[in-house]
Amino acid sequence: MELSKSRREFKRAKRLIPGGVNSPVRAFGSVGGIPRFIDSAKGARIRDVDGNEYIDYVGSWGPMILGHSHPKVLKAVRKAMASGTSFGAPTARESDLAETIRRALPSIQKVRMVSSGTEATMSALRLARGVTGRPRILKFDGCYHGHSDGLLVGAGSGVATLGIPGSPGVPKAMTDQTIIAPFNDLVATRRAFGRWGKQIAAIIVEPIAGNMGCIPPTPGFLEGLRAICDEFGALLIFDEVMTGFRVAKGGAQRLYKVKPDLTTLGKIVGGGLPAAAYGGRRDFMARVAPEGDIYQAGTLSGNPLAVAAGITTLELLEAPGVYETLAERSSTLMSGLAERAEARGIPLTTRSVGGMFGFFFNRGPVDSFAEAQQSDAAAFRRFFASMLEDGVYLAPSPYEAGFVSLAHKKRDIDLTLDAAERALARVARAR
Ligand code: HOZ
Repeated sequence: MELSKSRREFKRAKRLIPGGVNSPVRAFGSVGGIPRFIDSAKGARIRDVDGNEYIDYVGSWGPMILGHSHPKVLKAVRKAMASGTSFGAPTARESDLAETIRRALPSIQKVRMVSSGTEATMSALRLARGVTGRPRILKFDGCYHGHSDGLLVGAGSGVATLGIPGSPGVPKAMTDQTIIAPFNDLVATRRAFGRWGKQIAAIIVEPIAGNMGCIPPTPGFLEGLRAICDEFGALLIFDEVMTGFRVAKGGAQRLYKVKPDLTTLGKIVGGGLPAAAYGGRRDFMARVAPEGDIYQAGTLSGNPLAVAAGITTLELLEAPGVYETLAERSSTLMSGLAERAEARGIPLTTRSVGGMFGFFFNRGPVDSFAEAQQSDAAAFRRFFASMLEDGVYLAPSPYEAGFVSLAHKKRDIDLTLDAAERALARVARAR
């Protein structure tokens, strides 16, 4: 595979940008090889600067649920752009987007737009602390909620990929306020509340973990969190930056029928442009400035291009059968992979919910970060490298979920499974 241009660009980028990338996992650090520098993308495919084409299961880490360069999204962005790219003043379209979000997620009565998932989660936590007057938060090991200070503890995604416990530069005083419990472990969560209950402002959770691979909640877990929060007067925050509009129109909260107090959204709500949001109960959201006293602001919040892309994407997701199609494609992909691994005696655990999926090179069950870490890292590296060579672009880390889009057709899944057959043969040979 010709990679000279990506290689050259990576070398140049490393001189200019830390690690040559603007977000750590993109550097291919844990899988080795040269990160592909992308030139363009359309539908289910991305093309690198050397002209290699890949079936893409990263989808810009989640937003591209319609596929890349969807003509209607591009048209909406172009139209918005013709009227100006940013005003720093309210627009009618922001209320249109807020209404669309509210219709899909009834737990959100009021919503505030921000520019990234990190901003959404840190703002939701500030709100939870402001509302309850309590300092501590509880998060789950391997869940990732962006890179704000108090959340870089026991974090998934790039932090797990790099195998670091947290980050220098984060004051201990901040992380001391963060309590960690194992994902899917109600006993440990209750124990933490037994000790610090009246100091805990909120539980924040990815209702389906997507930053330690893809790990759905075990039956009763989310309901249990709701009950604990109610008992101790803490807020329940669902971080649906990844799962919102991805696993169902109403997100994981609709799927599992558990109502959080606050929800964070990102990725799909921006339709591939930088936008995110946090929202929830009217009385809580009324505390956000200028209606209330809890401060949060942003120059590009509600940016007209991002809002146009977001509204168009959410409108297109209202078509009947969309989520059934996504679920069918990711489950066909994962069951095909599981069958092929089994035929070769390779231990593999696969998961999929709606349009997201994940796989682990171990027998399972995989319900926690500790179990995800049992996945055979060398097998993943070999599998990843072979798939990439064969034109399939997976997330370059075992600790990230994969995403299918509506542009992935049966033929793409078939081609992917053919490539997986060859990749698994390589994994088997190396064992
Ligand atoms: N933390 C992001 C995925 N969970 C990675 C974002 C990126 O590298 O673009």
